[in-house]
Amino acid sequence: VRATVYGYPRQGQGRELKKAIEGYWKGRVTAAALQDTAAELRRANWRQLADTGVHEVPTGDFSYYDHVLDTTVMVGAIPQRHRAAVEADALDGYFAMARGTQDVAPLEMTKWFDTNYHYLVPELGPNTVFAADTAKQVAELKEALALSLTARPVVVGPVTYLLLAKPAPGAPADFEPLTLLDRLLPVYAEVLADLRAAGAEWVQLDEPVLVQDRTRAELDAAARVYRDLGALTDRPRLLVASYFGRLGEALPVLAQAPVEGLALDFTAAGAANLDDLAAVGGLPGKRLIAGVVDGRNIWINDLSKSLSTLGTLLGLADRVDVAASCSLLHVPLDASVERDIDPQIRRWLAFARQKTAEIVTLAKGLAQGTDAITGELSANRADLASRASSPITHDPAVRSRAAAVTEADTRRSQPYAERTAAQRGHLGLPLLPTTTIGSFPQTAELRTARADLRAGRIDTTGYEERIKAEIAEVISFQEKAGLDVLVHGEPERNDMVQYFAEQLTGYLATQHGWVQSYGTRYVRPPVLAGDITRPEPMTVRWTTYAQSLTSRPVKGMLTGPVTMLAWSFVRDDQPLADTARQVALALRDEVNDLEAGGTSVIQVDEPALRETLPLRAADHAAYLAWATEAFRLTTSGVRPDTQIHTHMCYAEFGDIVQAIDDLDADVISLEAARSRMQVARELAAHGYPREAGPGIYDIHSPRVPGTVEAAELLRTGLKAIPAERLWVNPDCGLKTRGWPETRAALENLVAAARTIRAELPAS
Ligand code: THG
Ligand code: ZN
Repeated sequence: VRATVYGYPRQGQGRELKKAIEGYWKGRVTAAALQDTAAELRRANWRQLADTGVHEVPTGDFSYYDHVLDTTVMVGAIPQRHRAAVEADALDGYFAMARGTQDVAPLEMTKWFDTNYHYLVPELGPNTVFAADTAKQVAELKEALALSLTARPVVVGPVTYLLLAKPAPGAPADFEPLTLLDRLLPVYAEVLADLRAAGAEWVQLDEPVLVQDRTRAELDAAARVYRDLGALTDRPRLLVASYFGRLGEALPVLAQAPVEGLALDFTAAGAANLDDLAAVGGLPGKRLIAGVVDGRNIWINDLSKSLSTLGTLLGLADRVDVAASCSLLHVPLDASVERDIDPQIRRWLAFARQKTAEIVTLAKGLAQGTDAITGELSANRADLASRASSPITHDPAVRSRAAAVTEADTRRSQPYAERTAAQRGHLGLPLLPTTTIGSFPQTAELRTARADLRAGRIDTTGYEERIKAEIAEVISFQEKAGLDVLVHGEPERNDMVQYFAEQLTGYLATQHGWVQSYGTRYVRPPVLAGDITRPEPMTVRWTTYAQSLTSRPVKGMLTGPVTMLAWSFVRDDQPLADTARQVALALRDEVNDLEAGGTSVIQVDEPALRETLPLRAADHAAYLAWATEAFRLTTSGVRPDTQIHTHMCYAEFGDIVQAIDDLDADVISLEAARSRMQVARELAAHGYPREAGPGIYDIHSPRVPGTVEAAELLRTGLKAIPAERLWVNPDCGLKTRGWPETRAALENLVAAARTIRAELPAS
């Protein structure tokens, strides 16, 4: 029995990798220094794993930006527009693909399955020519072998690589990258041969796409891939890894393939794999890696339960090894450094380092019997019991309130069609009302003020004075610019989830719990640890202060319950729906307090509604039911003439328009500028009956759209959404933009709205 992992956080405890890469971009760190830092981090990770007792360490999982981009380099699928940069300098060309340059656009970025990690989407077309470049994989394997470690290269598998790709620019829109399989497999054969020559005994090929719904043709392609790769003679032993759920129909395909090992997810998400495996007669003659430790959440493992699963698995394969369910990339590095978390509660948490120790303990217990790990087992039992019986996880008041929620509590008192007239009258808005999504530029002065407060250089009063001054400036600008529904600009907020998490009991914040979001960007997801209460209003003071400065309506701004879950580590001891309901009740109190304080427009953002959609279609309805209910519970306590807005970023809404309607929000703002109002057409095609503001200013770009261009987008929008229901706004919040562009863009946006209003027939 071996202990192993599929991947480890790349950044280092002090985010040394982020600093080295960003330093390199700024010309402050040389390529050689960056490579040294990277090699040192890899070595430290391997040492740490080996010292903890991991028998087989991963290689090739490290990345300067993203492992899917690394795979693109490995198979030579460099897009035409990046060839010159890559040929001029491999490292700079790599970053050009990741981030773009003055002249060329980067690869598109999208979410890695249902995690919060983003990968760079390969672009493939009929003209794509693959060519193996095994340098990175071979070099990293040799580094680990030089440390006398047993190492297993980890490579994105060919089926996953092709199914995650999109048609290259110029390729037919319906081009299917999977048709390139014949051309790709010889490249993988070369990769396998080179890794064998470099000393690899095993190679892991990751095929997480096989836990999603797949067509028969795709499953047949997977069967062919592993038949062909299995038939190669010059290759290491092959381990096909799945994670993030149940293999289902793909399990018999892989079980019959001529490969030497499979890795399966046996956490809650993949629990069905256990019965499925028995049903196919196990994996005789094969190695099974059992992912029993949850690789994407931060709770300690139930060691006894895992040992029992592992015991069952022993009879179902030739040999069983122990691992986390997926790469540990998705959790922070080390819980032991979180000095601000109560030590008793810290014992409930396992980050990458602690998970590694759990894997080693389980491997030992499986190999030598539970007597060999009695100390670990009894400590684990005590920690699990402390969590289960803690008053933090069981607040009777919260539980009885959540249990008493009725269907009526999740419904507004009047249907949309009736309350909309009351709102227009109450707010006195023109046709095509203009507004923004909520945040205004987060200036250096604001960040300094927050740092000064943390460091004790200013006190709370001093800090609040600075925030108030900023709000006053933001309000005054919006009045002058002629916006109709104003915002306070959110100068008091860092991150839209963290800000609320810090004010709700039941949530824990970490100091160092960084997780890679994309490239050199990291987030510190808060931990939903206990029952949720809101000790006092969270935003009312700032919003009412802003409202006191103007006679125009100021919009209250909250993060919705689904996003509060999606961008946090969630409880695993109760259904997500229960946690969502608790968060929704806390937010409902905030919504009602905002209304009582004189706020007539309240926006509840749900950017994560679409991205949290489960991987399998069979699970969509149940998810959307609790997700939309939690949103309605948050927002339905207000009067008919109070207007509820919501906002979503990222573009693919087509398949959830019904769910968006089920939110029963009065107004939705959406990202649309890049897709030239495609979103508006999608809403219209589904008969979406409410007010909508498809964005006309792409806030991801420093470019300022002119009045003519903005007006043209509005005319396009009007073809899908009638003037009575069309709002005018940017795509998203402005916190990443500078003031000069923000000023210019919003002035143009207001001018465009006025132009179009003048063109409308008088009503
Ligand atoms: N908040 C949270 N999660 C998110 C987003 C968010 N997940 C999805 C999406 N937005 C991810 N996007 C980003 C964008 C920028 C950064 C991280 C994720 C970022 N991070 C800083 C860095 O790495 O330098 C650190 C930020 C900090 O100091 O907290 O810029 O909006 N929760
Ligand atoms: Zn947005």
